[in-house]
Amino acid sequence: MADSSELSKSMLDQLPTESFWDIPLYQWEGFWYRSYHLEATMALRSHFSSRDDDIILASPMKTGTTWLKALCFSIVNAANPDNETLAKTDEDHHRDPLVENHPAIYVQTLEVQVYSAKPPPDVSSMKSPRLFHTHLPYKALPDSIKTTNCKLVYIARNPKDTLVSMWHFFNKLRTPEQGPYPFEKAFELFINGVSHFGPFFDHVLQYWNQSLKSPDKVLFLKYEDLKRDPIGEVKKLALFLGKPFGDEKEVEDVIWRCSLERLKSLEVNKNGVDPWVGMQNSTYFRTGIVGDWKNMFSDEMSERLDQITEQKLMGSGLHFQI
Ligand code: PAP
Repeated sequence: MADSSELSKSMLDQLPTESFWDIPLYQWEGFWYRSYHLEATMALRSHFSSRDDDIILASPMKTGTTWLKALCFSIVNAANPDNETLAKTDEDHHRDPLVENHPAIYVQTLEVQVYSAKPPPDVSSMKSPRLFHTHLPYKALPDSIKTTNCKLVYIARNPKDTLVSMWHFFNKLRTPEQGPYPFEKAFELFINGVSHFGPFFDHVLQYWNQSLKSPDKVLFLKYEDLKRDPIGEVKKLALFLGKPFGDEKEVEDVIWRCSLERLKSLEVNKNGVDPWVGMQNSTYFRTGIVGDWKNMFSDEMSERLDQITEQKLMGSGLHFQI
C-alpha cells in the first residue's frame, strides 16, 4: 500500500481482515490494525518529521504504556530546573501535572491521538524535547524516527499478563448484555497473532533486536523488571534520556508520583474520561500484578503459551519473568 494520508475504502477492502472482540482488524505489512489507526498511521508516516532530541516511547498494548508515559514525563520535567510545576512533597502534590490529567494527555500516542486529527496537526512548533508514544511495530515507524538521533524507549511485558490485561480492558467496551468476551476466544486470537498492533511476539522482537543493534538509540524495558527493581530501572531510564537524577530522593519522588497506587487514587483517574474516545481513565489502572494471569489461564492454556513463547523467543536472548 502506498504511503498516503488517505486510506480509501477500496484499499482497506484489499487487506486481510479478522474479527477481534467483534471489532474488525486489518492486516497491513504483517500487523493488525483498527481502520482508523491505520488511517492515522498513514498520516503520521506522511507528515511526521522527527528531531534529534525527540523522545519516542513505544509498546504493544497493555504492557505498561501508561506507567512509562508518567515516568518519562516526570523525569524530563523534574530535570528541568525552570519547571516549578512538579511536586516536591506530598503536601504540594496538587502542583504535579499528573494530578490534573491522565499521563496520556502529556505524552500522546502518535497514531491514536495526534494523527487522528484532521487535518494533521503541526507539531513542529512544540518545544524540545518532544515526548510522544506509539504502538506501531518498529517496521512501520516513519523513517525519520529511525534515522535521526531521537531516542526510543520500549516497554514489554510477559505475554500472559498482557493478554489478561487486554481482556479486562476490552471487556469495558462491552455492554452488560454482551457480557465479558469469552477468554478462550481471546486466547486463541492472541496466540494466532491477532490483536491491536499484533502479532505480539513480532512486535516485541523487532524492538528487542533493534535495541541490541543500537543500544544508544533504543532502550528495551520490561514491566516485570520495573516492578522488581523500580529504583534501578528508573535510574537507567533517566540516564538513557540524558536526565540523570541528582540524588536518591529524586528517584524515589518520581517512582512515588508515577506509582499505580497514587495515580489510581487521583480524582482525574477515578472519574475522568479521555477526550478522544470517551474511555474512562480508570480503565488504565487495574491491579498491575505480575502473575495475575493465573486467575484466568487453565493449565493447558498456560502450557500452550509457554511453548509458543519458547519457540518465538528461541535464540533471541529475550526472556520474560512469568
Ligand atoms: P495501553 O497500552 O492501552 O495504554 P497500559 O497502560 O499499557 O495500556 O496497560 C494498563 C496496565 O498497566 C494495567 O495492567 P493490569 O491490567 O495487569 O492491572 C494497569 O494496571 C497497569 N498500570 C497502569 N499504570 C501503572 C503504573 N503507574 N504502575 C504499574 N502498572 C500500571
